[in-house]
Amino acid sequence: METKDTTQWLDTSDPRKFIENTAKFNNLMMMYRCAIREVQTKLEVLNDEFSVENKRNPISFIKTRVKKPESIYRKLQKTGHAFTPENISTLLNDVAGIRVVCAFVDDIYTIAALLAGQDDITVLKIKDYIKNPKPNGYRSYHMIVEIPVFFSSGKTPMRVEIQIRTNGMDFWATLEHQLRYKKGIEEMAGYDKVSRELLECAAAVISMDNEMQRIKDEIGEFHDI
Ligand code: 0O2
Repeated sequence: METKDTTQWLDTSDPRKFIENTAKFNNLMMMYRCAIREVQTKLEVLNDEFSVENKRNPISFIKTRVKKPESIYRKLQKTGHAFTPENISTLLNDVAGIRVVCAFVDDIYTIAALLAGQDDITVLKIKDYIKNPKPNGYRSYHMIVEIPVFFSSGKTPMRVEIQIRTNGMDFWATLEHQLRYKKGIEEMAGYDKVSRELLECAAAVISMDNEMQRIKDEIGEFHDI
């Protein structure tokens, strides 16, 4: 991996250098896409196996993304770091992102534990925003993992951020993200009221998640006989 290259990628004074740097950036993003594929396959295997044994899918769907160049740039800039390959791979944990949306709250912890237990996965960081929701109501289970990816040049450990949440948590987070970031509601008058209302919606989702979990616990897992 080209982590020793400290070239400032935004230097456009030399077009040839700029084209070279663009190719290097694209190569690094390709490596993150490959890391996503590795982790996604592991999740799909777990989901398949679980569905054969328990007659239901713990994972409703998986979404993946590689962080956009402008978001990478902004995140590095915020902490006063230059847009270099070394800084991207050493300072950012979420260039490769996977969102796993589960049916029930206990599925989140099952999937997280099964993944963490695999011997080629190293868990670097966990943020449990389900047990400790953010003050705005955001809930999700975040894991930063490192996984080896085999390229022609050899094995490279790559970091991937995995967000695991229920359909309810995802519904809330997706709409809140749209409202907060896309519409810039933080600047508008009456933002406090909107914040309170979003928190009330989050509370409604918690109560629905808990009720669904309780009903499932009452029914038990689904088997043939
Ligand atoms: P995007 O567009 O989703 O990528 P870290 O360096 O990882 O320790 P960081 O980056 O603050 O610190 O990580 P954290 O707290 O685990 O949250 C990162 C991601 O979680 C965000 O990515 C969002 O996807 C999601 N998230 C966190 N808080 C909220 C929230 O209040 N509302 C919503 N809707 N999503 C949230 P990005 O980079 O913000 O954006």
